[in-house]
Amino acid sequence: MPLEGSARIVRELTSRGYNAEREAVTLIAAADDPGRTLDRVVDAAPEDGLVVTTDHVRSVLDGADAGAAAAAASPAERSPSDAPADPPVSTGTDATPSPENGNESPVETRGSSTAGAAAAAAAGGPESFERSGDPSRRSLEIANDMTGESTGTGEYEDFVSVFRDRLERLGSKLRGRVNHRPATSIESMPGGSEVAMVGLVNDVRSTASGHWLIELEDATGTFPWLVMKDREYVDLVDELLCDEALAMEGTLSDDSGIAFVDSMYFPDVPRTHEPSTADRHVQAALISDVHVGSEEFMHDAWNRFADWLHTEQAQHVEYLLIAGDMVEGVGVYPNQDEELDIVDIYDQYRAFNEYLKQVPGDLEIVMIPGNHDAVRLAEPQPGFDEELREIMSAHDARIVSNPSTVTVEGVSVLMYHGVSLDEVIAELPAEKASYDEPHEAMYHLLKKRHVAPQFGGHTRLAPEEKDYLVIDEVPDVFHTGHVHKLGFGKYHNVLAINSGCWQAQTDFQRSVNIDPDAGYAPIVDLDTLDVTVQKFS
Ligand code: D5M
Ligand code: FE
Ligand code: ZN
Repeated sequence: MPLEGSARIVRELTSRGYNAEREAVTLIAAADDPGRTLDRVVDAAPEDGLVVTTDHVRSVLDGADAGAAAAAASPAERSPSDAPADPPVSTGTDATPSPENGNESPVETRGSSTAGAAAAAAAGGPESFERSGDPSRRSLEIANDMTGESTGTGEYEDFVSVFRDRLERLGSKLRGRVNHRPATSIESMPGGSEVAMVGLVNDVRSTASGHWLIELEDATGTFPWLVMKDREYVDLVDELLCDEALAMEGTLSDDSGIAFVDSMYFPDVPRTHEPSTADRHVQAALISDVHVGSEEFMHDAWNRFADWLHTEQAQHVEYLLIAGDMVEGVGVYPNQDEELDIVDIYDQYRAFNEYLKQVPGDLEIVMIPGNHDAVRLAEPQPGFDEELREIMSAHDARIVSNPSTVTVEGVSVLMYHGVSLDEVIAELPAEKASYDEPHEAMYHLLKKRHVAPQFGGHTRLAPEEKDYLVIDEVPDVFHTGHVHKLGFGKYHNVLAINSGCWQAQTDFQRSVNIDPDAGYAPIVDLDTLDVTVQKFS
């Protein structure tokens, strides 16, 4: 029976008439064979007992095969059930820094769980308590996951089809608003006509007299639109990115060679958007950029976070969404190897999995990859391959593509790692998008209804038949990471959250003055979309 999922373990125990302590579930989920362990735990449970405790599970695990497994496994591969009973105080990365051999870098295993219980007690709660939530009320659906759907071969035709799809789908949000014509038929209309067009931005340049020329492209060709420097729309020109979809309305010049812009429309989120909310008090922790394997990975902060999740204060946190950069990766940036704590990419994921095990077993986890992860760099990025899924199997996490939309108890969360934010911040004026207010940069992606409009700069695009990067449905929450800054706010009622990181400042970041927000976990109330931030650094 594939029983590695904690939710499944909880359900299975419930169906056999048992409740379980959260740590007990974590321990079962982390066992080599969770199905068999669960059977043995139930067999060994006292007849009159209703709650499977951590002690029950430990006594089962300490029995038969634990010794052999512990002897065989390297520290990084060791599961909490194999760990010695006394909590390791140091996470080992401090104690034994060993860049040559990632396996030498033990990670904290059961110690933190024990510490978690202690933290629970310190927080005034019982040593172990039951999550108030009823697992049967949970729901989690994924949409727009392109894992396994990639059709692109990188040929020219693929680029044509992905842009055609973008224009088609974003254009449909604009066509109802203007009386549009194809580019080629605008040219043949009489001078002075009122005209409109829907297209992708092909080029933006200033003219010698300080006006702006915007070339729009549709399936028939391109047409130039002029924004005069004294028009109110001139302020919007500095927000434009190449390849985004726009509608223009204006007046044709006498020779019909150019149109003067009167109005400009973005696909945008309707101001009337009403987000959905959960119908009970339940929370999701939104994080990203863990960067396990980097010398700067903040294991102490992570341990505190994992401990906190075991406390009563976190009892409503039933979902954990991770928006990419699980590990530091190798060869991502020049000279990155000088700051690696674990040099082997698979060892990095093994270590990440150990850190994941510290999180309570009954949380539902969703993960997408980022630019440091071992999947293709070009977006959309498919979810991790089988080998990596196997390594990261501790929690039966849902592993999906970057981007993907996950709907949690009715609340849709668009998860995107966020590489295009670098582009938005570089191209837009500082007052519209900056590293200090990353959520404001996110607003522009919502306005453009595309997570990575501009192709060719920081953001690499893998041409597919369909443009998976279009924001077709308005999400209730937009969750990104990548820029390592924490920021959140609402844009037309959509909650935008950029979730910080778990990596202290790197040499590169120091050189360019990026001061990361490391060790924070924004927690979203799914019933109200309110945000609270927990600090662990
Ligand atoms: O990137 C974290 C942030 O730092 C993101 O804004 C890019 C930037 N960054 C980090 N390292 C580099 C290098 N070497 N070159 C350019 N930009 C960089 P992340 O990819 O999540 O580590
Ligand atoms: Fe990152
Ligand atoms: Zn990143």
